[in-house]
Amino acid sequence: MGREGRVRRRAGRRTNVALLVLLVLAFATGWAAFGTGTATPGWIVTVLHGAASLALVLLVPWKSLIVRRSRAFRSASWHAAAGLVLGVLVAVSLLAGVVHVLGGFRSYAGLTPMQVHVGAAMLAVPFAVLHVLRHPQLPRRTDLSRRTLLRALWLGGGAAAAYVAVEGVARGLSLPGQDRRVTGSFEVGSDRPEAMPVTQWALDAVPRVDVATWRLRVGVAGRQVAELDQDALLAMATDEMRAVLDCTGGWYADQRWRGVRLDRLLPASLPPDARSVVVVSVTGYARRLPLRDVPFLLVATHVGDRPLSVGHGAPARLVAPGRRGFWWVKWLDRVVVDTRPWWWQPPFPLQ
Ligand SMILES: Nc1nc2c(c(=O)[nH]1)N[C@H]1C(S)=C(S)[C@@H](COP(=O)(O)O)O[C@H]1N2
Ligand SMILES: [Mo]
Repeated sequence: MGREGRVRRRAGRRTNVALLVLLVLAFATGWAAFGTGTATPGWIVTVLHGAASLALVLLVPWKSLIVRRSRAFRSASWHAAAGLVLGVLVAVSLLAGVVHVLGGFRSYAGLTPMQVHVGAAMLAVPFAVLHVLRHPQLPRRTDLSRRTLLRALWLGGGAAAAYVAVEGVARGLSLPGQDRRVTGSFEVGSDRPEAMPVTQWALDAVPRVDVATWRLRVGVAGRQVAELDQDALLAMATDEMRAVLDCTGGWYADQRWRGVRLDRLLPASLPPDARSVVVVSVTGYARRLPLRDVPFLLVATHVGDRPLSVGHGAPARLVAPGRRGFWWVKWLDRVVVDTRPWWWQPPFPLQ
């Protein structure tokens, strides 16, 4: 191979490595953005997510050079087809992300841009893994030159400019995008619970709960310490708090909630080694939270002075201020304090 070919190959590898780094960064910050609530400086994560994703677009001209020169592409092999599918999925995810950012929370033909954004990204994962296994691109020491650093800075600057441009379009055209929260979510139905979407994380569904036989069970370290029927719970439901339910599906609502603060349902003295509380739905959906959060958590029976609707979690749901919607377990069955650390669970629900 001549000198020219070597230089070209090195430039190609650098582009591929940069694409891989950006893809991983975009994917990781996407999930991290799902994890951030109100309390954390969530905007860093979402801005990084947007910028890394836009940087991918900036590399398209270089990547298309590599693709056109590739032997697999010219001979139209199956792994070239898989690579093409990967490219299309990433493009669809990116485009849907931008549509969400600019157009707000709404559906097009039954799907929201956020659903397409996340769905396409998840579908892309196996193709990305296949592609990287097929074309491993290990960075080399010689890649760490001043020139690479300069190019990385240019790319970072370009990504920042692209991010600002998208924001500018939203503002300049007064698109819904200018009013999104740091999490990327749009306001829907604040102080109008009836207008708030009913939504489940992934596979769960609104159950049928018989309130006559329903009980909220409270457990500590494997022992049941209380059992309340609906009347008993309603008699205690005098605590109020305002809190924002911010769904990773791309909307949020600020509501006034009423119910019983979780610490009032627990015994005054807990075992010294107790560390977390797991909140379980009648459907089996569950989240575990640190014990120190208990004074800020509400077992809600009402929203905006009206009893919760079945869709929104009746007879009782968790209100977890500062946490994304997937923590707000609906249709409570039991709350159990035990010694496990709160992070002893999948980072996101599996149901
Ligand atoms: N049991 C149960 N609770 C759940 C969910 C679920 O799938 N099952 N989804 C969570 C998610 S992702 C959100 S955003 C909120 C939505 O609450 P809403 O339907 O009252 O708007 O409920 C949370 N509580
Ligand atoms: Mo959600």
